[in-house]
Amino acid sequence: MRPALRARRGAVTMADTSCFGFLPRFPHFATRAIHFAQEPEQWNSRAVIPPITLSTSFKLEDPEKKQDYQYTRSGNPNRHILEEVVASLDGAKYCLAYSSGVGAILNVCHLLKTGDKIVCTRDVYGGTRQLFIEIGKKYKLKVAFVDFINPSKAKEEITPDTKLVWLETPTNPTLKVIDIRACADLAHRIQKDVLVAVDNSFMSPYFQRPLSLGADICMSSGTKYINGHSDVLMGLVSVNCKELYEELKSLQIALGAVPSPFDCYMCNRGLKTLHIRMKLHFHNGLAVAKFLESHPRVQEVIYPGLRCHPQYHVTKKQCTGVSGMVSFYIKGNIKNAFAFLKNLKVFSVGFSLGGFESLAEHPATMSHASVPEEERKALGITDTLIRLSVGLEDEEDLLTDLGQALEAAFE
Ligand code: P1T
Repeated sequence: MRPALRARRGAVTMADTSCFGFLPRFPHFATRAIHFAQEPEQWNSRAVIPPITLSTSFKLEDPEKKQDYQYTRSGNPNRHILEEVVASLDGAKYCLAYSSGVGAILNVCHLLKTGDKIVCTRDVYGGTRQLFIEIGKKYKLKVAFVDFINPSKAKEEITPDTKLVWLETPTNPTLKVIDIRACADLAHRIQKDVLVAVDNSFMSPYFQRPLSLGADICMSSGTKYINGHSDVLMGLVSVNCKELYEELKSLQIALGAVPSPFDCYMCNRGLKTLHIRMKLHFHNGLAVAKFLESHPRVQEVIYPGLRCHPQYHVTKKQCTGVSGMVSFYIKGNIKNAFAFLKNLKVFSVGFSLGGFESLAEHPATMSHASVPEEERKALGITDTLIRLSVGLEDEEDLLTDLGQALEAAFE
């Protein structure tokens, strides 16, 4: 069958994705994303779009008094707006912005002291894994990587010295879905003062709100869906506890990994269309997953929005939908995997995810190259695993592109 014909047969309509019994959408999401904390009356010009404040220093009214903005590392109007909007979308009281997702994770790590233990999701973004291992060695933190799919297995690792439980769901790149409520309850039951953090980068607040599921910290690489245009590095941490916020705020200033006012402006701009983008990422992601599922060159598809996904029931219970992240195992070997990638025309081969443009990557040699081979194999990050970040192009063009690259990979 010609790829274009196959693509058309696999197509789904936008309406299909709204009736699968996921968690109901969060109310007022779009209105908040567009208006929250940015009323034009607050600046003299009454500009409807927040002006960019590049000044690093702010004239003090009275040198003996503190004011909202003094020096831009401690506070900047554009950063403030972004933090307010993201807090609102995460269903949080507070948010802090950082110069990258990894910068945000590093700030959270600075809450810990020598001898503390981090219990982290076994399938985690390669950079997070590397960071925990590196700082674990330098600052004598204990680090354990655990399979949270079965929370009772994680139970043994959450010992009295555990101060941070780091969950990532869906996991990168194997898209396993962790039951946030079950894991947060378990961790808090065993160890009252443990902080449960969730990396929400693959979902964005449009589809998942970890704080409402019992987590203490919601971290996002804003570089991904939140900005959504692949032109900003950004990290975000949302919390509800005032003391935790104040501790993190003082670390944010002390460590200095803050985003520029321009990047905050850009990220806030991206947020205005998050709700529209996520609906289409879901629609296109599902169409791609269904197409790949029925393709003879594909061994297995992993997409939390497919009924056959092992944690489909968890996804429906804790998410309002699913993003455009789809992973699959191509039949054959590494040569076929690379031939597939080289033949893509609409998808670009590249790192990162969550932008409007479709990307494809080979986790074993790219995003997760730093994970030791044996561990990669145990996690299912084999030579034939391919990760797609399905963008917002026309569904038919995406399916046709995948179809032709799959055929070409075996010629
Ligand atoms: O790139 P940065 O903004 O620092 O975010 C790091 C990060 C954190 N968490 C998750 C789940 C991520 O996927 C990432 C970055 N990931 C990629 C660049 C990638 O290609 O997977």
